[in-house]
Amino acid sequence: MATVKARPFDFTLVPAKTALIVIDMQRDFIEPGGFGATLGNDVSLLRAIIPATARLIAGFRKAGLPVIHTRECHAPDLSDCPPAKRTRGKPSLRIGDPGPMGRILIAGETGADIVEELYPLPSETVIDKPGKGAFYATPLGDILAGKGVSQLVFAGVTTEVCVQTTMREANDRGYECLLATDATESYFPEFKKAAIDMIIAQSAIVGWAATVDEIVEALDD
Ligand code: TIU
Repeated sequence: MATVKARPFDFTLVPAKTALIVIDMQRDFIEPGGFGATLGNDVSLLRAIIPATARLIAGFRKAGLPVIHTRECHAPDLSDCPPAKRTRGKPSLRIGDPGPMGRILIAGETGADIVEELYPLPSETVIDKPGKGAFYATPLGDILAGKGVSQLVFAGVTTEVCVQTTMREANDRGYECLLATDATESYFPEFKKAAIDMIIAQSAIVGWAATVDEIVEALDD
């Protein structure tokens, strides 16, 4: 067991029961011309967390603990994309439309893949998910059960959309959830702060929060 100096109080990390979930560090959210940019967002904010996220991934790899990556994307025929999701908002390009990195948020396209700096090792699990939450319509729950995992550390984008949704799904399924605060980002800094505040409120109603250094130090103990 290791103690992570976390908010709202220390997180007791049991390495044998812990996995890292890296949410949607895809070009479509992080690079110009992708889904995030078509929604009108400044994607440069999100690139800034790549080095801290890489340090967190390296810490888990060094400790021999599972690293699981997710990608928000859809089948080429859009059979897993509800029309309500595709038609929402006023993006300049919709899911499935051709863009500079291939079709927006479509599995197998360059834009839907994970940025080079954080690319999964061949041995690591990659979950393609049609929703914002990583448990909905994916094998994630069964994979974690198979590994005996009951504690999850979270990184990725965006804090208040896919990361928070997945943490809430995990919390309801009984996992203890810890968010790496400098390895997650939002297009809206005030939403990131509010999401973290909501997660740790009421004595960790959804989970805990700590920095990458605090988490990696505990893994090294
Ligand atoms: N991965 C994820 O958060 N998907 C989003 O659509 N996020 C936005 O903030 N739009």
